[in-house]
Amino acid sequence: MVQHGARDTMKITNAYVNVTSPGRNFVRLKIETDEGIYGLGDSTLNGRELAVASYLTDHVIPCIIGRDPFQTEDIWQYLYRGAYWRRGPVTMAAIGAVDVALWDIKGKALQTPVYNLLGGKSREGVLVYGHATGKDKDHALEDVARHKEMGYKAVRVQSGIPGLEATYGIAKGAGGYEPAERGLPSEYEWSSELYLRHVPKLFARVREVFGDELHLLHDCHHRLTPIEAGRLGKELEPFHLFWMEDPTPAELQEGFRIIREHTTTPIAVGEVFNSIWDGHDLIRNQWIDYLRMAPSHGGGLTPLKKAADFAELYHVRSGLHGATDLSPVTMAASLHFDTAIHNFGIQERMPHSAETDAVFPHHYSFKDGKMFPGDEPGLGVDLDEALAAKYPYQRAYLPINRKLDGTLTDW
Ligand code: EZ4
Ligand code: CO
Repeated sequence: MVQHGARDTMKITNAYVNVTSPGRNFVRLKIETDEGIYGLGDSTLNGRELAVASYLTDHVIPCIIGRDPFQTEDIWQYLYRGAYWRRGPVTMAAIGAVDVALWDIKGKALQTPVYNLLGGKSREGVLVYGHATGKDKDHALEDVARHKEMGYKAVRVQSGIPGLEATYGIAKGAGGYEPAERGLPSEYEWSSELYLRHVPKLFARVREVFGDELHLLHDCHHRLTPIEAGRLGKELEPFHLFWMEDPTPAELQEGFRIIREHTTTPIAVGEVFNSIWDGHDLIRNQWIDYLRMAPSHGGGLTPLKKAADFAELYHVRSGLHGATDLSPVTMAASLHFDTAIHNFGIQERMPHSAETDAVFPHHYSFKDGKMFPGDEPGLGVDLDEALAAKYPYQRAYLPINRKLDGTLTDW
């Protein structure tokens, strides 16, 4: 193999996209080089998968053939600035896949795990939170107990709301919930009034049963107005949440000032962000505590490292999105990132199905409430293409949520 350092320039020779659906859809990019080393990226955009696949195949891949895969900064800028049309979830998921694949190649070429390229180990293992859900309070409590038994030190708790048929984020059967559902979008109903009445009672019970030690988190899925979120945060203060997530849609960043003025419950935002500019005001005004943008949706590891360094100046820590629509490639990239950055907070973990894990063999692991990226060169994740081909794409969407009067919720 060529010695890297004073090395000959490696070249990207080929790249292609696989869309596979082992239980749910994933879009994976593979970039190959003239040295036989390849890298993987994830550009899964839940419910809009084929748009990103086309963006990559039709518009991005032809532009990167022949380039030096070590030039992560220049290639990122080339794809971001060069497109003229900046940002947006489709563009940034595509650029993110290229960037992550290039870091994977760089790690393999230098024979070192990606965390060493991002600053080296700042910690052994990263704290993760799991999802406890239940159709009502009692079932949610049972699921919290189950998560404690599995070793989790931090648990997100969601439950069905009395008076509402079905709620997003709650498992329908046994096991976890899956954000996307096959076929056309299903519809759920929503009432902020009923929700706000219920959630403080849920957390009062959780603290009563499980004590003060366990970290508790909650996701509002962008459904509240800022003043409603302020009320909820205030009522949750006695239960010392690790965070309250996505209390309100974040297009209006100054809306978060109202929440901040009313509560000390920490706030996490950013799973739908695709650029630092989506959260620039939130960070510099110290209106949030945790940034959730993950490498796949946020345009890759290159911009995410810059976002983390910017956030660090304002005491904002990371809390990367890690739902099942983020493929094992993104989970691996996130774990290398979490291991290396100084201002790591917590990492979301929604385990993938056994089917998905078989399609994406990986070296990361979970033990005693923490995850470990493994020490393989690069990301330490692969795609079994023959197995992936057995699961063709199937149309699937995130559900739609309507208020009781029929109008759509903000999200
Ligand atoms: O709704 O991943 O915190 N996790 C979440 C997820 C998201 C989905 C969107 O694709 O809010 O369930
Ligand atoms: Co969320």
